[in-house]
Amino acid sequence: MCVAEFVNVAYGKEVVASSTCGTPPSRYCKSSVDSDGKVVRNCFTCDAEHPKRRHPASYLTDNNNSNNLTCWMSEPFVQYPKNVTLKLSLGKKYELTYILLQFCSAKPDSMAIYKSMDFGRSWIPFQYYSRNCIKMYGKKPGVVITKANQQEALCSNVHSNINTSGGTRVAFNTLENRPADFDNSPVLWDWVTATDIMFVFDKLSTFGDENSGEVGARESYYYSLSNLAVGGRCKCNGHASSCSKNSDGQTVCNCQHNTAGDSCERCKTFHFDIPWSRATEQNAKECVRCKCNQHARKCHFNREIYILSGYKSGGICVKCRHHTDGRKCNYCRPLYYRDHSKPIHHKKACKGCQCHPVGSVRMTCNQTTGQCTCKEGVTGLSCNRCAEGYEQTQSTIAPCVRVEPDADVQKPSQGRVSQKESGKRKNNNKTRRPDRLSRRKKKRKKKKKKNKDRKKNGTRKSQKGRKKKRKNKGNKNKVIRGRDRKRKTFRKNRKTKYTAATFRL
Ligand SMILES: [Ca+2]
Repeated sequence: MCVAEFVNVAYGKEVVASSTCGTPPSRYCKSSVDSDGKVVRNCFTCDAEHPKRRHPASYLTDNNNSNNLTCWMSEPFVQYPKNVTLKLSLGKKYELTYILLQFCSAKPDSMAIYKSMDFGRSWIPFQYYSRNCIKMYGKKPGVVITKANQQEALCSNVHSNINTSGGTRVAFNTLENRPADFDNSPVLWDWVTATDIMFVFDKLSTFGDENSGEVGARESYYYSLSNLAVGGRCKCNGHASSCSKNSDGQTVCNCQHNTAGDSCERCKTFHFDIPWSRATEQNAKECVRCKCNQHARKCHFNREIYILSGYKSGGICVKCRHHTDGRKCNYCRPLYYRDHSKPIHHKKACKGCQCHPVGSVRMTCNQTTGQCTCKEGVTGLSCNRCAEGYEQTQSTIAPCVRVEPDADVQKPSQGRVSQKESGKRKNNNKTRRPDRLSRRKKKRKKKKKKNKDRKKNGTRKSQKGRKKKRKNKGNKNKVIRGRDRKRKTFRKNRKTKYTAATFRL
């Protein structure tokens, strides 16, 4: 677990005040009660243009020197129901331990501290202070915090009486009266988190003479603070020990443990094998790289798979390359099989199936062995030859047939045909029936005779007619090519392979 340095987050930061004296120059008085019980007033001028008489909001977060206190001051007598606000933007999420207000004036009768976790879009009450908590804020003082209301703002009534000598400091400890194991309490992590703080001074504390009409009575009442300190750490969820400004001038965590984001609030790209988690004292809770065997550059987390894996791995690889597939790119895609001579992370770990288009039932092979599914009587890793006891035919449906017991008897006639057919039909004729062959022979003879007769009688088809027929044939081929190029390639391959006698006994 990394912990960022503890700092006064407010120091040097700009505070926006809804009211500041001196524009135009105004009078303010300091009242005190003398030994006779009389109110004594010393009055001064607040002038924003005068270097020694100005009281800007920047004095709230400057260097706090007790020998030379610099005080911000509101306009005099902005009394309830009007209020004065101070807004402090921290620029990023911080985890706050305390907020300290040092007053130059008397402490207010009623004030509230709010925090924002979304850069001022919404505000959550952090703490109230009032002489009358119920009337001002509808809050009962002294509420006990339990696990059920850990994020409830409390109202304190002990600091807010002008007549009590409670000093001029208001200190709010964010975890005070909130007993819980902070390391394991997401509710409290949220409770102390803030991007912005707002102070609302709702009611001035007075001696009750504001309506007396006395000179300087109302000028004696205003809000004034010499220092505003916010103690906390840059929120990095235990994944960074420091924060620094990025190129845009924003304060961000210098994330470790494979985390990313301004507050290390997520895992960095490609590290989604386990869910992001805040680091604890005992465990850094590092984000883990997805296991994609070097075949993918992206992955995402899936909670169901993570649970099914026994809370070990939930990363799913996206777009596996090199013909790999699966949530870890750890097996081969259909039409490919694992080449065990290469490690799984090798670019060529998956090899294409080489199933013979004639001998195989389908083009996919066993993804582990590369064995294709062969048709009956066909064998070989790629189903490219007939098994023992089978002979090759010209049929693409049943390329190998079992040798008939009486096949030898018919051998002489087959042999003759085989010689005539030579080359192309090599080895294929043994299974052809003689009567079928003689029928072909007869057919051929008949055609020859017909042509001869045509020649004799001058009834040959006209040149034009023949041309037309050829043209049609051409178009037909074109259509086939256009419609299904793959199919044609397949046929071509089949023919080539078949005639090249790669598929043979
Ligand atoms: Ca100051």
